[in-house]
Amino acid sequence: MTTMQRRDFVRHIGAAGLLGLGAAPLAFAAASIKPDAKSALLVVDVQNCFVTGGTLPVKDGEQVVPIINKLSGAFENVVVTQDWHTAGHVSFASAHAGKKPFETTKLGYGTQVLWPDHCVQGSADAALHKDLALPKAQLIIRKGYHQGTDSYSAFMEADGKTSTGLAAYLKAHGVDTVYVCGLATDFCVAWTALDARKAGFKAYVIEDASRGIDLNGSLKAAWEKMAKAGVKRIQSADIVAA
Ligand code: VGL
Ligand code: ZN
Repeated sequence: MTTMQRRDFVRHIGAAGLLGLGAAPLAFAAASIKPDAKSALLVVDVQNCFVTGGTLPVKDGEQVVPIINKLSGAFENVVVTQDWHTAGHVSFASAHAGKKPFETTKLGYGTQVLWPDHCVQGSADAALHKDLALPKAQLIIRKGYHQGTDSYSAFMEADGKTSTGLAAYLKAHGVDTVYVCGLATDFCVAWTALDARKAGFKAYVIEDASRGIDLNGSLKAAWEKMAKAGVKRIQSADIVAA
């Protein structure tokens, strides 16, 4: 190789690559995280409502589908969630006179963002995306089905005290680490990862396998909150070769 090429090569792989640290040459070891039997992939709300054409579309939401399908091959445990609201749910702006979607209101448990009607139980809008291919999925957690309480988190409803049972399920199966992905990064994914930490799990969020809504800076705020809580931010290529 020429001097220029060599200089470029060194710049890209750094000293660790040159020294050949570890079993595989680091410069080429793209997939560095190996989920084990104590790990679970949590696939959050990859539903028609949250992709293009849905009632609460997340920009480019459908792009996570092939990434998640590929990721799932690296996991023994896969759990899926579905946002699953009653008609007239308290989180819908339409249930509050004079309120419009994306405004907020105060409820008994705190400030609630008001959303367009979305993910109504049994509707096509609430179905999982048709291209989601997760034959290993062992559990589907539905959430947000109590009329007066929202549930972004797969672990705990928004009142902060009604459990979905997910933490107990995972613990009963020996799971101690969760890898969270799906829709939306700054709402259901973030709240799930934060509650996972509260419940004592190690938690990762797979950034490129998730997409955010970003309402008034919510995406940046969510990443900051997650970092403080010890949630690790990773990419799918850290787990499966790109
Ligand atoms: C979600 C807003 C309302 C989500 C669910 O899945 O992130 N966001 N309901
Ligand atoms: Zn919802």
